[in-house]
Amino acid sequence: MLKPDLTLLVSDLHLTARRPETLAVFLRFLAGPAREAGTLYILGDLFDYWAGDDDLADPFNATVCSALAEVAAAGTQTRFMAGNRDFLVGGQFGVSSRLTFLEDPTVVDLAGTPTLLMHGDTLCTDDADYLAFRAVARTPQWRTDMLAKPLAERRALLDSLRAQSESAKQTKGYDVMDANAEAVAAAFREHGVTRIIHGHTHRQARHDHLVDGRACERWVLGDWHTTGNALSVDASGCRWLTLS
Ligand SMILES: [Mn+2]
Repeated sequence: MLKPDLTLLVSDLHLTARRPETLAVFLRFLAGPAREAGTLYILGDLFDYWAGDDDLADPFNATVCSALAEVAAAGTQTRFMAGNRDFLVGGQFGVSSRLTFLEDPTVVDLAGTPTLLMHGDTLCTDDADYLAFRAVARTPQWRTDMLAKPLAERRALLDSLRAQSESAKQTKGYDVMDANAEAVAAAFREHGVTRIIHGHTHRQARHDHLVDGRACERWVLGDWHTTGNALSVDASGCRWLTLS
């Protein structure tokens, strides 16, 4: 039974054919709880990486997209914000999965509360190496050059970037990869909100912040492995769902 005022948010599923158990959790989520929500937001890193929309024929990708399209067909509004792993998505992906794309960041009204939605990587301002890469990789030229390469080459390149980022995580230090307190305060200020929901750091938590005397809350979505997690928001507030 669809509840129009119920919103579910997820991020950082990092779906890949190498982890069929995570896909299974996601497919159960899409067949069940997701269909009760008026709106489902996916805040980035749905895929471990996305090599380009010509990879839609891949059976794994096709399974994900058609399961998403079925949720939209059943009446749930489905929205997608790209993360740092899947920012090469394009219009064909949107059409085949029936997802509406959102800019990062976007303010939406969730049960009466203006809420800033972000992937979260732009809050990690202590990670200078990553932000330097992001600045280059989000230019139209980088995208054009990347998508001009053969699919197999893109897959190999993105897989090696993924491996580099995994190994850099081992040496970067815990705090460097977390959201920076000043960047968080600036986001609350700039957008005039008292609630932010984001992912990216994989550190599922609710944080309370005091910004210029205003009580603010920040909900960080967790990543998915053998179980998943979603934030459920309605007029009564926010609560975590564990998905198995
Ligand atoms: Mn991310």
